[in-house]
Amino acid sequence: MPPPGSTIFALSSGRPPAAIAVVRLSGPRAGDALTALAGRLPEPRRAALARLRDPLNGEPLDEALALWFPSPRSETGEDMAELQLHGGRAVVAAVLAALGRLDGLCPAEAGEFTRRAFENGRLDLTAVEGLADLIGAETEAQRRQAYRQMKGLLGDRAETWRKLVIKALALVEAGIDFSEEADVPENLLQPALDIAHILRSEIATVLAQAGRGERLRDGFVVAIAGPPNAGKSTLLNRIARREAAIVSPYAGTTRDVIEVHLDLGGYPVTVLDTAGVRETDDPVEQEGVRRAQQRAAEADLVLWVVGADEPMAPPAGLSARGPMADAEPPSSVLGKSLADKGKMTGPLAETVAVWLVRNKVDLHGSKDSPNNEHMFDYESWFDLSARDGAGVAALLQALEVHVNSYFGSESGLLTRERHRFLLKEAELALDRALAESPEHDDIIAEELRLASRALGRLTGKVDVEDILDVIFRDFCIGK
Ligand SMILES: Nc1nc2c(ncn2[C@@H]2O[C@H](COP(=O)(O)OP(=O)(O)OP(=O)(O)O)[C@@H](O)[C@H]2O)c(=O)[nH]1
Ligand SMILES: [Mg+2]
Repeated sequence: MPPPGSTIFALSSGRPPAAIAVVRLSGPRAGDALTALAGRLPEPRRAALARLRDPLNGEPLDEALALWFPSPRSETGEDMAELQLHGGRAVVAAVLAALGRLDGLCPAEAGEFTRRAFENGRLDLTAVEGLADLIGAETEAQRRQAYRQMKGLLGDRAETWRKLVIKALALVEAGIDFSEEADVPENLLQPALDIAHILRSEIATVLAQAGRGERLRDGFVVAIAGPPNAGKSTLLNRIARREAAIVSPYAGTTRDVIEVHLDLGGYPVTVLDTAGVRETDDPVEQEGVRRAQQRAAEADLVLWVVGADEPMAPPAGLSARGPMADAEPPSSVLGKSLADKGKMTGPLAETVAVWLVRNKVDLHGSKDSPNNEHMFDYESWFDLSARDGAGVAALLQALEVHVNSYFGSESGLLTRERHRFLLKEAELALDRALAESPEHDDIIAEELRLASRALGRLTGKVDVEDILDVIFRDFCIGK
């Protein structure tokens, strides 16, 4: 990492060649560097045409647009300059080389512009994360969520909460100080506890919706699972519209989990193809089955694919969902991990859903009426031909509706585990403060201090040094 106070530069636009390339500089020597190349400093925040020359020999490098953003009104808060060059490889290389030869300039590391913006108080940590997500956003819903976060949807809330905790803390501390004196003012503890109480319930509400925001960032996960040779990989390829997975007439073809990323109605969806589940002596296939079970158990939705002529045995353990709860689930299927998931309680359990897909209707027809007893074990069922494509559109449409209602119109405030963890910490500290007996006002004060610390770490106001590297590493160079 270049020393603080140095002047950094980097190509901030995509890989050349391109029509235009943007090179940015930030730091105390940005103005000198711009003058050295362009001959003069443009008016602040106005684009100016500039002939760039190599300061070494006066050789023209390019004709560019130059911009000058003096501190503090710049993205990083430092002096910044920006050059919009012709985006050829040699042009970019020559300009970067010329900058590198100037005194006190060094190439930026990944995320360093944003890191300086954070360190100079231009962005809080949640906004930085929102910015990273905005750059990474692949679907419309992800873009909206990232934009809101960058604009402080979570950061502003957390900061308001933190100020309130500090206010409550001040009241408690004042109470402790005054209690030594003769004329103790009226009870200071109660208003502090009132604040803590309101805060605790607000934080709990936000925590209750936690999973959605994280899922929107990472994608809704659909696992294709089922017995070998049912056509799972054929279905994945059909959904992906490319040959993502190997298809063969031999049972036990797929071993690793294969992932395909989709944009369904603006929402990110990850579809997994998994190994066919069966008893086997082959250690490699056993490992494939283990992975299949694990990933299906962690998924938001399982598509249980069977050949249309095969028994429609549901995955063990999930039968408890349907009216056939007393029926003994056949043992052939997905096994323990999915069964365990069926028994889980809490927010994850609500997201368990299994749809039956009866494949190969081109061979067998869909003559079986769905009143087969096992149909009750599934939330939904589809007859289709993965090979010919018949019925696949209906499945995808149902999937889109499902994903849409899963995310709802308003997504959660929390997009990362880090957020959830710190809010939980704050909530627990407030819980303990509220449960403490009023005589222990020193303990109450300490719990409030812990809550304010957790909220401060969320926005990056207090001791976050250890996580900064992790967050900024996500960025590309030049951002
Ligand atoms: N007639 C017909 N054949 C299909 C259909 N879907 C898949 N198949 C065939 O069934 C065989 C198995 O297909 P795969 O997609 O490899 O099956 P899989 O479930 O991924 O199998 P494993 O990876 O071994 O678990 C291949 O020969 C496919 O061509 C279909 O809709 N109709
Ligand atoms: Mg397969």
